[in-house]
Amino acid sequence: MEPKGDIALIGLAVMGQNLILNMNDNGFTVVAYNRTISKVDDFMNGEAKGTNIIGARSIEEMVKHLKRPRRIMMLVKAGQAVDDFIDQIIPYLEPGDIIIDGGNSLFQDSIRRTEYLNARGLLFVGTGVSGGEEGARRGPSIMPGGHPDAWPHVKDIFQAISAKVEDGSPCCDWVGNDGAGHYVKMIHNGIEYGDMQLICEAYHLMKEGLGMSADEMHEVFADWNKGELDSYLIEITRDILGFKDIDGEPLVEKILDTAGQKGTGKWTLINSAELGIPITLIGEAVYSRCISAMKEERVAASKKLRGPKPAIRNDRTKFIEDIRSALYASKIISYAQGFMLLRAAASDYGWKLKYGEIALMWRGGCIIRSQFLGKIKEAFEKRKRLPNLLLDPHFKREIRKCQRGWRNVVATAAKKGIPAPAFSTALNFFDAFRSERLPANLLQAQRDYFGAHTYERIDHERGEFFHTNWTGRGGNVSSTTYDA
Ligand code: 2AM
Repeated sequence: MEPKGDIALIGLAVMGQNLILNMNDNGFTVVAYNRTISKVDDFMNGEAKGTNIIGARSIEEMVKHLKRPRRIMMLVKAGQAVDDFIDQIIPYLEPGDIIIDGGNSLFQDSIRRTEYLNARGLLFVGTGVSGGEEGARRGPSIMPGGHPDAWPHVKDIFQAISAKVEDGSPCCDWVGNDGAGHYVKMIHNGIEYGDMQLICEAYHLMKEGLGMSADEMHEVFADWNKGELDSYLIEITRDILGFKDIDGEPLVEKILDTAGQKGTGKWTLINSAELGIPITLIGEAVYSRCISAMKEERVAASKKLRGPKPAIRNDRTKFIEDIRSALYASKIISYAQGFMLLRAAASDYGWKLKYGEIALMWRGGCIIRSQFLGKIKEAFEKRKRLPNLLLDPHFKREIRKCQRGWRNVVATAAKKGIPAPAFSTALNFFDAFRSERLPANLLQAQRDYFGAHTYERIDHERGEFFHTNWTGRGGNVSSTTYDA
């Protein structure tokens, strides 16, 4: 009997099941398998009943159902489970077969797995999948990387099941070698942290500063969602603010203010520190969640540490517009920082990343999907070698328009004692980035003073290093050739 299966999917949790149903809708024959076999039976007797989906009760059976080259996708818990499955599957495979990891894996693991499978004649794909349950079912954003020879064999399935933008382009393209797909997914999640924090700061200023009700803020977000900020996260914020608990009160105000995190924001931050790229906004977003989690300490401190009264007496309509400007400008900064990190990673890990394509992959299907990403795609399309998003004429203009309002919000928040770390760090980054001269000359002097770390001079060529004996005590010894 000829095998019928186009692809196998291991891992029948919510994401896995939805992805299988999505593939089935698109005409692919999927073989479903799970470690706990009862879940295969439940799925086959439930959602999969009456479809072309084939249930497999062992890895051997799963492999037998597959056409060659075999394509096996895992959506299991990141970490050891992925390595365990890889080792269990390998004995049943032949050269050229493809193993795909669609879980939330660390990109370093995907680099390692690409090599591991390559050494065995097999092709690995590590792919980010974003969009949650609904996305997996209706069309997620898919960010595949790994062994490039695998791409022609997975392209049709992935692009068929992915989200599409208005002109029909799929939110899925080959990202790059080995860990590139999971890396781009990690940056997506970091940016998602930033976007969420920015929205929370806007909400906080409106609520604490302007004393607005959830219904009033619901209207503001509904309005914002019609302009440049039109995005999934603004849209759900609008809906959340309009949502009433059973007693008719806004549910959001009853939710405990301690944020959780699963770790992808933290990974982005750690990686940025390693590559030396200041993604300060994502940093503030990660740390803001940490501060929020210190609830008991905050409650105790709130009774002891005094600050100004938060009421903002400015013209309300005008200040709301200023908050919109602050949110929009900060968002531009955050994405500029994210793309700076992508560029550094491309150079460090040897990936040929296509920034416009990455923006397009995020344009639909995923959590950060927005109109805005369409503009980023255009910016990188117009100038492939655009050194920084902030230098694109469109974004330069947008920041110029927002600047006055943005500065007013940051200054007012500081005066009124309302924390706005992401708005503030974005503005600080902007001001530092556009500074020809920063005070690091003094810093270099300090380093040379206490540690003979040397410095370069503005009146000499770059690469010439000087050391000064600042105190007249100590030696003239430094690690370099020039003494001044
Ligand atoms: P299970 O149903 O047998 O628990 C999400 O948790 C998915 O990952 C589930 O399909 C789950 O299988 C699978 N999973 C989690 N840990 C696993 C492990 N150590 N080995 C194999 N599958 C695992």
